[in-house]
Amino acid sequence: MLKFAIGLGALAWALVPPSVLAHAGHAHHAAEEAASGHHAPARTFPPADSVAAPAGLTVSDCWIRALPNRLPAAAYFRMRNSGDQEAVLVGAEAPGFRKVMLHGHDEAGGMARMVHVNEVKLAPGEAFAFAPRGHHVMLEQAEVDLEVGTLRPITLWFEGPKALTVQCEVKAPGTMK
Ligand SMILES: [Cu+2]
Repeated sequence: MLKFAIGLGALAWALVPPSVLAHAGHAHHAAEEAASGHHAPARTFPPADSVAAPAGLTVSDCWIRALPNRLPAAAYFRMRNSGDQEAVLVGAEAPGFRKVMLHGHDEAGGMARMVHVNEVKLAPGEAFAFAPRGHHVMLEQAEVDLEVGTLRPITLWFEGPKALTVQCEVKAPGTMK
């Protein structure tokens, strides 16, 4: 059984007119923010190595679809909760990117758009995949060039706070899985 929750932030974003959020690859973010005046407050986390990982939570197959010219890139992975407590993913960090957010994907009304996701809840025994045309970690405001074939770390933050850092393979722009 798959279960996840989208916080109120997603609803707020979903109500923004489609013209503002229309999905044009991932290159629309700057214009979108300029148009809406929306600036997500930067979430601050303690040093990742100062907190424990969620017990029983595993993340696998992490990869990043690189785009040229430091355009916003998306990261995908699978996570499974083999522990006995709910795990709640609340954010992510990635060195080299000043803005990192959890995004969902909505195709209501036949138009694909991205929606901000406040959290993803994973009950004991559940698994959830971040995948193309679905949830992704949005990597924005790059300070580095993504090189295909290299590994880059992403730290996933959970309620607690707890954190898990995974290595993600950078793949070419056309990669779909
Ligand atoms: Cu996105």
